[in-house]
Amino acid sequence: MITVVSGGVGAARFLRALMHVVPAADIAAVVNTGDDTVMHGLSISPDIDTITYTLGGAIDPQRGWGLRDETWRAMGALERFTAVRPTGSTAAPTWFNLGDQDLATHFYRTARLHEGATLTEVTAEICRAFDVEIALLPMSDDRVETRVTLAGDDAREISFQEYFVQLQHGVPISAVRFAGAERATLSSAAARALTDAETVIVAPSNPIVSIGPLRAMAGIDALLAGRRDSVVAVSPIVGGAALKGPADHMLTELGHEPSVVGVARLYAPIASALVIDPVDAELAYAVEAAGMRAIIVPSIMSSIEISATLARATLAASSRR
Ligand code: FO1
Repeated sequence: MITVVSGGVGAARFLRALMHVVPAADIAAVVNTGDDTVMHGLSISPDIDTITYTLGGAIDPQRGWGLRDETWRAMGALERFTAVRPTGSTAAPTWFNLGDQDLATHFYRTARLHEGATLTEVTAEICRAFDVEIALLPMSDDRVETRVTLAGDDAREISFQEYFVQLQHGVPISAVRFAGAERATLSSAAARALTDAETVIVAPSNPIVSIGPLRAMAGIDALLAGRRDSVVAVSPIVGGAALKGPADHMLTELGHEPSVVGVARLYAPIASALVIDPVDAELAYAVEAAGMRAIIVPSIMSSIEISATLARATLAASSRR
């Protein structure tokens, strides 16, 4: 089995490529739940949704999140309440966009959680409904919540989705923490996937807010460090910029180098090799000085051929194979 430690969009694309190289039945993804949120009383798991929709062939390719051919009538209808909402009420927020079809996923997840199902169980059911063939495993059935502290005069702590969607990750931050991580444990399926896999791949996801929540749980770094030779990471930073999202400026704001070298310093304790794009080839020596083998392969997944080559090279970089 190959286990991919996953965030959202980058991980989803990497998993889709890996499925061209390895049978789906041999792939597991341990997915970040730090982005999870509750909106209108609905339980939303953005990274799980993004991977489900991508592998189910239902993702909106432009946005990279949500369903294609989506309509937004429910969101439009919420606007009616903006004028009557009392001051201080957060009812009917319209800054977080839930498409009409997407809502059905959140209705189902929320109802099943209320019936007592675990997030792991509900995710497996939703995956079956979307014909997703790999094992998609929430990192934990316990709540771990990514919280972001803004930098400067407005130094409040907000939820990840307030930072990412409402503020469009356009404001500087001074800290990130993972509330609940100290008490949370891996789901048993995720623990098996990380322990038993022949190779663990850290997907090209944001090292701080996508991979950070998993690493914040007790024992995870030790588990990965214990099998470091068979853990390979793919850099989400290419030429000093994030493939998608705010990873580059988050790294800078939190005191890390926004480069493959900064990524290598973060991952060296848990992974033995880092896949970097040829554009960063001149930094390979610095990646190795940070303690990781540098594997140079085109990493911008602009075609299925390039993506499959990336997946194949990443697998080959694990010394257990
Ligand atoms: N991302 C946005 O940029 N804007 C949205 O309004 C938005 C809504 C949304 C609804 C459901 C869902 O599963 C994901 C959604 N996302 C949205 C994506 C998501 O919040 C982020 O991409 C991730 O949390 C970052 O990995």
